[in-house]
Amino acid sequence: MTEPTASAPARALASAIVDTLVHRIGKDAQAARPHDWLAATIFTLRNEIIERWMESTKRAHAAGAKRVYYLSLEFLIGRLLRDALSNLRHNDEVAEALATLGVDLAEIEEIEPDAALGNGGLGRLAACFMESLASLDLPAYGYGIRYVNGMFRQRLDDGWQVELPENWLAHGNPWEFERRESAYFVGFGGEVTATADGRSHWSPAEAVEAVAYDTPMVGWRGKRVNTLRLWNARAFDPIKLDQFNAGDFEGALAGQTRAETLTRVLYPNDSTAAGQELRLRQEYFFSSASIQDIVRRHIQYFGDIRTLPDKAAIQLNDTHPAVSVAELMRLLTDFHELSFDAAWDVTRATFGYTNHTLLPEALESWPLPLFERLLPRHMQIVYAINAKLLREAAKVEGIDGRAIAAISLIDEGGERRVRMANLAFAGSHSVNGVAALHTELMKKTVFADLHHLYPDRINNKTNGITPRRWLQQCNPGLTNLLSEAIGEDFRDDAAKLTALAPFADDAAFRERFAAVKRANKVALADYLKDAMGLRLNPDAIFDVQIKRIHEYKRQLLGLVETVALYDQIRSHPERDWTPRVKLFAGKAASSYHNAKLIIKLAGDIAKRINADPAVGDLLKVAFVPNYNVSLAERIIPAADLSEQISTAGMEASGTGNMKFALNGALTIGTLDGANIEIKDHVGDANIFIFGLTVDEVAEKRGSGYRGTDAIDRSAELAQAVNAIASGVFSPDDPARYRGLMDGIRDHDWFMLAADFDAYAAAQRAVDARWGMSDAWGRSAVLNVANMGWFSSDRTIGEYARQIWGVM
Ligand code: GPU
Repeated sequence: MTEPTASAPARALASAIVDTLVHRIGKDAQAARPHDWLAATIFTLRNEIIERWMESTKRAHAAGAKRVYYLSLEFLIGRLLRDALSNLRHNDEVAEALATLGVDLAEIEEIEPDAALGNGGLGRLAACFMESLASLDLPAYGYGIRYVNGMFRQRLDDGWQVELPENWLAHGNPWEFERRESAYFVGFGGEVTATADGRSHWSPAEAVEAVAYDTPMVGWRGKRVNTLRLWNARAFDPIKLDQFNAGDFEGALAGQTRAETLTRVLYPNDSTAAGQELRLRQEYFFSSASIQDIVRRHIQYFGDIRTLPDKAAIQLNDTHPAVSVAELMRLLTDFHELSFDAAWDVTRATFGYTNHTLLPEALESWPLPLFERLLPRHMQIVYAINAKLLREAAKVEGIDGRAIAAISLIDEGGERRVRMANLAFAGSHSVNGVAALHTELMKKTVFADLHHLYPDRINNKTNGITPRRWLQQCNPGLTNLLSEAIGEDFRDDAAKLTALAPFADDAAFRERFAAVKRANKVALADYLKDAMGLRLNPDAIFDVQIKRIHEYKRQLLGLVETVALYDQIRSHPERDWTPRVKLFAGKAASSYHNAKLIIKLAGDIAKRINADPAVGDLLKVAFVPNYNVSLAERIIPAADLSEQISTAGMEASGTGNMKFALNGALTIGTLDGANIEIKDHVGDANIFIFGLTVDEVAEKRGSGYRGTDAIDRSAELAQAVNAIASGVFSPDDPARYRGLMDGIRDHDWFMLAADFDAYAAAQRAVDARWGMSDAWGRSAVLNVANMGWFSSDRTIGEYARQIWGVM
């Protein structure tokens, strides 16, 4: 079967894969199905990964190195095969080996399920960070939950979002290693008593076992392989035999079911607090297991718990793991006999906290009675921390009663609640935002009083993305062109992309650059034709808004402008319109009514416009279902225009914005989040900025602004809003969008109407620039050349030096 033309290494690899297939999967080459080949390929590749993994672990141990622990309730890692192959530089060899077996590598890569253990930006950031930590050769562990059902699969039924469970483990998971020996007791409820020697003893009413599942995280060139450790909940006593024998079969298994429920499903909420008891249980479950594991490792390697901050840096990815602060305090005081003050010093020196949003609905707080019932010992510790914190605060000049109330870990306004952001802030030596503007706003708004108390604590770490996945892997065409132009250095250091800048003025290079983009657009068009029967003109501007559906992200602004453009094209067919394809994709939280309505509206608008012969190829609209990491990897390399149009002050950073610009799309965006820093890097001439600033938004909100003020002044906007409101796009239910449009007319909290004219004008500037293809190409090349700074290697380097002390 093996072709004689194959190289010797490819032939050896092919026989190793077949050997794995037979001995590990139990099938021969004739019987093997695509999933078997996928598993056999991963298992074979894994051998090398395991060796590098062990070597990495031993090296860190021998050096007595300080380790980084990234605690996150979300890791949106996506597929891993291409990532591992590409980082180990084994792509060609494995493709060749599989070809000799009649197997197409690209085809089996496609059937690997997305590991979607996250909602959106926060979870994907954690995944990029894990890859950069390994690539920078920093010993690090990610800690999270092994959800059996990750992010739901989105189906559109008549345009409405329907959520289906995503069973990513259905075919098993060849990447994970169950570590039965790394299991911890995690308790809930019960009571706390004082012991004879004056310590506290917590007797939980309930307990589950946390079992570790490890996944290797392969760094660039395989330099280091780190561990992503995800916890699975298990009952101690999986079946109560006495109950079972007495005939109560369900009761006999109830404990196991209850335990499994803990790690069953990811809460599909993005930037909103879930608020349910199960969520707090998930947070404590994974925090407790992770902190126990970290403390155990420290004692085993270094002996003395007081040196923990010298050997461990724990980063809290938002407040979801914030209860870890109280958990470490509990272990230090109740089990390691540290005084409260000594424990507090160790805790603060160990933790760092990253804040990812200022949206009030995302700030987690738990009703005090719930917190106390579930975690009685932690409640005591929170009170003790609070007493210490408020004592310290009272000594500082300028802190009055109002400020004390804002600093307190307990929100006393109305129903008493535990504020997780305040706990995370107080328990950390570093608190960072994720883009420059966001960090400044943290100081002025949510954390103003805590910042006054601890003025050195808040710092900025502008987000980044891994250029391995988001350039090299997703866009091989562009990557090859770059290496022909500027050599290979950029693969190891994205900052070296600046060498591309002179090529912006090279017409021949721009032509090749444009040809790569066009090929990517053709590939996407082919895919969307197969996937959803769409026919797209690859010479149109591919204008893309893909991200979670949120009112503050303003997909609705994109849709209203689409309707306005549609009307303009119909009214002025004689004008020289620029052909556009408007692509939307994203999931809505299942309980977010308006977000789901916006999805339906996108479909309704698409249906009408795409069928209208009056616009033909000039305008096509599509809502692509089931947005996920893999779909992003297809769409981003094919985009010409990146929509980053959130209301100023509301998007903490954005990271999709970085992925698009790195792949040569121009951004149309507001002065929000990392857009501002992207503008500073790519240059004002190479980005389309529009809209109100943060201060202008605040000013308008404070001055009784209503959407109708702006609508009355803009004929184009009025026409579009009225058309949508009156049912032009929903003849089957003319009232469907009345409420949505009334929201714009009445309060317009998100400043859609206020920003509309500026946005429409920016879009016409986009058309004009597109018409000057040299100018467009120049800008596109300069975007790629100047986006290296947004590598997550740069971000992680800053965390490592300035927060963790590991570089
Ligand atoms: N973000 Br809080 C999420 O994706 N989910 C969340 O629950 C919270 C924040 C996002 C921010 O919205 C986005 O602006 C940022 O780029 C990203 O986190 C990573 O920092």
